[in-house]
Amino acid sequence: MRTDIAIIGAGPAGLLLSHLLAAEGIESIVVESRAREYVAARIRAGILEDSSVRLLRSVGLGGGIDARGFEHRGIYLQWPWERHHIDFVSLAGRSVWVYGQTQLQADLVAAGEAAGRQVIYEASGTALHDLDSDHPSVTFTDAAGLPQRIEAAAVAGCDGKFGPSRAAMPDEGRETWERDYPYSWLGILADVAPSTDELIYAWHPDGFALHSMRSATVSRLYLQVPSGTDIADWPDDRIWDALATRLGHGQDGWQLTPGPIAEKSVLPFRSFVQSPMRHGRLFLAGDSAHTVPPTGAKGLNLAIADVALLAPALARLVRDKDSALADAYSATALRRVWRSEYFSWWMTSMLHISGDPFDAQLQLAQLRWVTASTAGAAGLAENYAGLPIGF
Ligand code: RFL
Ligand code: PHB
Repeated sequence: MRTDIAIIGAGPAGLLLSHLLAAEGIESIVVESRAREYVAARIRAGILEDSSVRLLRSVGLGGGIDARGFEHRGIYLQWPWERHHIDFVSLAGRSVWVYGQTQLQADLVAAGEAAGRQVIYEASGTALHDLDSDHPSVTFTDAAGLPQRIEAAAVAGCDGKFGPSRAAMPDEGRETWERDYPYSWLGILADVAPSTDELIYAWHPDGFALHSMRSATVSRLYLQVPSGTDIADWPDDRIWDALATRLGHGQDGWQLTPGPIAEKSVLPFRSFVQSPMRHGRLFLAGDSAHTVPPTGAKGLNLAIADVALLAPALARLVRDKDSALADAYSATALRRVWRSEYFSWWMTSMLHISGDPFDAQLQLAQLRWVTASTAGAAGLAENYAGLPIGF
């Protein structure tokens, strides 16, 4: 097969890149290791930044967000007996949207199918070749067991944290940074109306808790748990009891309504960055180049911001033989990546219990300042609602 851009990975980064390239008149083929149904069912992110929503709307992908998304003015930050609203709109002039990654993924698949764009699911043994040349290729075995090769002008590695693209960068000149955290999140999806109008981020001596949502009838909630937690140790009643305690059930009359749990899982925390995000004709975007702990709701938004930069860069490279944007891609993208790494680490450190009582007092001092000072609240608001793409 021949195309302009071979894209590895049909997550949000890969499918949105394919969409943005098509808008520039550039062809692509997407190769995905999983089955279409598996990719469609993955439950992940839930918050879109202002700049993500603007970008999606500008390329005809805003219909689902406008019909089924929920615009939020801000979030609640709380600790025992105190709950404070941080109003992003008045502090930073921007809102965020509750719109599940699952829904966005469905919108991207539908748009790709309607336009006849090619996505090859269930590919195995994906490998990248000749990245130092201007005719790189991607090989894989298709679902029928046949060997395949895609020749392209460039390869976009949108294959997440476990894909082959990250590792295809030569060791020489590559730098990585990482931070592991001693805790994870236990996340549930519950068929019950949210007990809050906007997200609640709760500091509690037992550990952090987050009340998020997907719709008027579906809630998404998380609990800080130690790394290595076995989900079998958390029957549904224990989860709801811990959520009620940490989220402050009964405080000032607030009630957490439990309901049937449709899905539950434990997700480990990690910060990771790889630089540069480009080698020759291979360009990394999204989780393949960087991951953040989910506390700042940045992972999906970073993937969107990366491909918003990458699509015009690849279009200029392929169509106009002009490499200026492609050459600038890694440095430009990494500025925002590190800003988001910082914010995600900061939110995580402020809200998760480390077990050290001195840390706990520092966290409470910081939470009081962030909620009482306009400068403190505005810093959180500006970062959470998201900086302009290209910042
Ligand atoms: P993805 O979504 O992981 O997609 C990568 C795709 O590549 C495929 N792949 C391969 N394809 C071909 N050949 C191979 N050898 C391959 N190996 C892998 C994979 O199957 C997959 O389909 O990466 P992408 O597109 O960069 O998107 C990143 C986001 O998915 C991720 O950052 C967010 O989900 C992170 N995240 C959140 N981000 C936010 O912005 N806001 C949030 O509220 C938020 N909450 C979350 C999250 C992530 C979570 N989990 C489970 C990781 C909540 C959770 C629970
Ligand atoms: C979610 O709804 O899944 C979600 C929301 C906010 C976060 C992380 C996850 O910070």
